Amino acid sequence: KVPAAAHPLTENPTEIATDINYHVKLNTHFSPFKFEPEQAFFATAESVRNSMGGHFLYFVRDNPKHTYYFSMEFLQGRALTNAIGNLGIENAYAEALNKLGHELEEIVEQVINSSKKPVLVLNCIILMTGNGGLGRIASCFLDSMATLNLPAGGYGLRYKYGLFKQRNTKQGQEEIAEDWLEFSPWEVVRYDLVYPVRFFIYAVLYPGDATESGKLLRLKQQFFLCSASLQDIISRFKDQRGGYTWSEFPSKIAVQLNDTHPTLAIPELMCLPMEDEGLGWDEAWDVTTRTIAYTNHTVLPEALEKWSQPVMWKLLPCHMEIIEEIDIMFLAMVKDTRPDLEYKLPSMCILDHNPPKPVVRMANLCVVSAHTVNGVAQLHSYTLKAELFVVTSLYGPPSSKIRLTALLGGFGFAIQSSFADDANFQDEWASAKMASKRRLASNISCVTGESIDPNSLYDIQVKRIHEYKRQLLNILGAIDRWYLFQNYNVSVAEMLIPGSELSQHISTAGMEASGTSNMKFALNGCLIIGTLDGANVEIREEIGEEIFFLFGARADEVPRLRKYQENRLFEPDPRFEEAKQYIRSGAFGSYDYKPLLDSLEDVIYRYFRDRKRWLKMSILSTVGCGKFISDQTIAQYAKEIWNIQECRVP
Ligand code: 26Y
Repeated sequence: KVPAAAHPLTENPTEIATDINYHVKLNTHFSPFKFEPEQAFFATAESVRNSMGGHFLYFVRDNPKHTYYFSMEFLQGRALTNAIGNLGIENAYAEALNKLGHELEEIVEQVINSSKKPVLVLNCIILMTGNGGLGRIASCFLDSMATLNLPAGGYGLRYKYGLFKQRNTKQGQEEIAEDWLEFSPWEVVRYDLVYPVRFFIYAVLYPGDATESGKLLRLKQQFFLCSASLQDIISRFKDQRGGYTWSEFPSKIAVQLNDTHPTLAIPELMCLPMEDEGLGWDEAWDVTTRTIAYTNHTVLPEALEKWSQPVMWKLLPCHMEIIEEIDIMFLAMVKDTRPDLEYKLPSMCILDHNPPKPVVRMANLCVVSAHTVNGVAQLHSYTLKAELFVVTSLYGPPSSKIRLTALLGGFGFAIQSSFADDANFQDEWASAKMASKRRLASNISCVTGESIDPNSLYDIQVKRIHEYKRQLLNILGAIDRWYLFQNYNVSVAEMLIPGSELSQHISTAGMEASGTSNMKFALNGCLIIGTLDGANVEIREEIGEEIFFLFGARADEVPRLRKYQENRLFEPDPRFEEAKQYIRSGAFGSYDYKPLLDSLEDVIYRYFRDRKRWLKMSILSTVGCGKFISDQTIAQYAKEIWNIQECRVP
């Protein structure tokens, strides 16, 4: 029986205000006589948290199948805003706080938001330090699981230090340790749960892997996450019912691996029941493969994780024996069932024995062992399918294992496209965008002292630094447009994205798995200039070709162009040379704009000056983005990969 909550969830602002007040007066963390925003934040968070407690008990009572999302990183937003948003009680709490003399918007700012990564600005280009989409997707997914009432959760590490904080000074970049952990009402320590993991080191997110000790530390972190999480899952599984059989484990538990970082969950899920409970190999393999699914986030060979075999043998000998056995089993299966594909084995097998650096290919281990593999955009999933064909063909029809779960959906959006031409609606749209641009401009002026005309075109690129994302190309373009653009400097995504009107997603076609900021920009009515890469393809499909500024070559043209370039047959646009010349000379003065006249940018400026046309495109961009809501993605994962159902809480 689930007991009634001590502080039931209420939507009555007066009751909420009383409850917040109770936490202000009776908490043990700060003086009851203080009620500054900091205390208001804490008391509000405790009030929300207390009324949420009982939710977990319903999951225990009904014993539904659970999903656990394993990720080495979560890029969280504000916990309080998320929680009340997901509970649908934002307005009630805002009103309650008003009664107590506080603004919800103001108190949530109390927390240092670890998702607010500082950025470096070069002309109109923002080079983002800190992490990309993978960690943010993990957090979006947790939010969507909550929104959809799914019995699901995440496992990650509680790093003491996040990625460094960046400060830009006249001397250059400064890196400061990010001790992001604060005294937080959202952390609950479970002193009663302790699991033995053979080593313990997990202070830093992504310790440098240039040195052997750095590599070893990262491997230890990965194993730590997998081992502790699986032990917790198994112990919960056993607690649920008096008796249990291992064969029913996959019908109660789904584990999703966010990229290869938690791959060690595969040998660990084999190892734990075999070592502790004498389960046989075949049963353990059956349990493992039916439990684990894998999401791939890149096809770039240099980004695919490979661990040194000697390091693995030293650190995890039992797991290496298991991996070796899986590899042998896989080789035998291919030879038995598909002798025609044997020639592909050297690239498909798990253990690459080639001297001088024998390695374990983690992605191959995942593809061989997981029941489902998915990519993060349509084009990316097609590429996976083509490249991993051999492996998947072992599991029934060749296409059965790789899913196109790519952020698919088809959400009906509240805004109808018929509004796009409506003059009043356009005015409202324009003033919302203008308000965001002013907010951004005022932030820029605070941080840099530069003032920006809010009527200018805000063209923004925010991405991790990588060659394939072609920030350099954008910089060259920016130098080319030197006189047309103001030079500015800025901060956060929440301000940048709504405040932008044009955004650059120009990665070389075939390289970006999905990209996620492209969706955020498009959803905020920002037009995109982009290549046919990653999710750009689907965004263009959804919002319409006419409102997408297409740039560069298609994925299938790239190899030919590369060959061209190798043979020195490729003639770059003369503006490249000119821009490079500018950089060399340091003189940006006398420039002839004639070559620009036919350029894409010119088309963009022409559109931008036609206010009605631009607004219509901006509205249609938002309308078309319903497909990219992560709630839709998670609904699809729940149905097609995890086989879990909604579990409503009264
Ligand atoms: C250090 C190493 C193990 C590592 C750590 C983090 C390797 C990769 C990453 C993060 C990768 C990442 O963020 N990938 C991006 O994931 C997005 C969400 O699926 C994609 O949209 C994007 O194309 C991809 O680059």
